[in-house]
Amino acid sequence: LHIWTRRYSNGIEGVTYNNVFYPPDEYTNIRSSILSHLGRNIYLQKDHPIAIVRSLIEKHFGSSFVPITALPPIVSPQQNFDELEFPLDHPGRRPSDSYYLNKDWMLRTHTSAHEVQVFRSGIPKWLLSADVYRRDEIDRSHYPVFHQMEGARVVEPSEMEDLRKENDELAQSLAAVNIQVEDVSTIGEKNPYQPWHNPDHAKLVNDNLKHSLNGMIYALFGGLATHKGKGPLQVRWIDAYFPWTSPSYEVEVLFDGKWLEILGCGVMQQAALTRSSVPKDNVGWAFGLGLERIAMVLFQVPDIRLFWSKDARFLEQFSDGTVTQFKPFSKYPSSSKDVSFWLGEREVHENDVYDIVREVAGGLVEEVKEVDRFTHPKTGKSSRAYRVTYRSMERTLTGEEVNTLHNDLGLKLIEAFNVQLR
Ligand code: FA5
Ligand code: MG
Repeated sequence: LHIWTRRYSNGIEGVTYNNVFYPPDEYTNIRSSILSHLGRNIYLQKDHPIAIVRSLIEKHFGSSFVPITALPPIVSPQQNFDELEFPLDHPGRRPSDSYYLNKDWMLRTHTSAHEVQVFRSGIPKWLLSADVYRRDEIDRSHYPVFHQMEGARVVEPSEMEDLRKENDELAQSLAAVNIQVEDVSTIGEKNPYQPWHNPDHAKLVNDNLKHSLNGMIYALFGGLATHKGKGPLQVRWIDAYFPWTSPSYEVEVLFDGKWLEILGCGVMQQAALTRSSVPKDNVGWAFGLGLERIAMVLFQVPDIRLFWSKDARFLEQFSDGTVTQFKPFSKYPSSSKDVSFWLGEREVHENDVYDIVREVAGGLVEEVKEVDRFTHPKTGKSSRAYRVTYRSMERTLTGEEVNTLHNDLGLKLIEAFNVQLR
């Protein structure tokens, strides 16, 4: 595995990954702080909490769902967006939201990027886990690299009677456990069934999606000590919109008094299935869930950065097949520092600022908050201020170290955006 970057005279870096060179262009926005995560594969690492959640879900669905892993993260925008019916002006396509190697290649932003390809290979039931990449804010529950599991199933007309029986059985086993499912979706109105589907078949597949996911959620969360003696596990289905599913839903779990979004899902749009050469009388469902979200709750991990830790005090606490509560090994002190600057000629997107902070501080940054945005009434010049919180998960940072990081951040901001520090 070889990753390196080459700097061009215009300052844009080209990337070589697995011996393929990606020539830079105006889309290129990937930095070495992100590239260094490619190939880490923590979701496959023995005894790692992310891998434990993955295998718990795989085990729950059983061997009829084929597990798929280790697909490389570099995909085309066609795979990530077009094959899934994303409109051309969808915000997710913008380089401010996604990482591009160049205009033809990007890091997948979701595991749905592989749906068409996997259905095309003819596998009717599958679970695909992978690392995904998004440009986003910086805090204890957001990291630019996280993991998703995609699950999907396609059903032929001849299998529909069996599906009806399967649904009855799933409904019966859910009735026997302590779960309360509230469905506040408005299916049929704003969130319609597809007119070209056999209505009976679409409903069977829709019901199968619901029962299957409720069962999985109960398998994961039903045994949590926090829910024992506290009444049923509460699950809520709400309307959602995804370009490649209809109806579409988001599913939330009530945890510690708050609704936590676990996944997005829906009945596959037939256009996307047809693109996979699936016969047009087949009906399918798909879901995509966040493995970190679930792992943070199940293992009580307070900061998403811990999943990337190589510290034995973190890693040695977990073992395959079991869910145990993380025992914090002391929280080291944090140090917050502000940086404020006047913008030069051009606007600066906050995600570009966050990437520079990641580049400078890597895993030592806990949070970045915009604390001020101001335009001078006379000069018309704009200023921005950010509060950066530095904290190591593994040791106490010295004042000198933090100063060096913060000074370096100022210099990098000047270099990248031609701003003037205040
Ligand atoms: C998607 O990514 C869709 N691909 C899901 C999907 C698949 C819909 C198949 C329909 C059919 P969304 O962006 O909402 O949707 O992310 C899905 C899940 O990933 C979320 O529910 C959450 O659990 C997790 N997730 C999303 N963003 C983050 C983040 N920044 N950090 C950690 N987990 C995240
Ligand atoms: Mg969502």
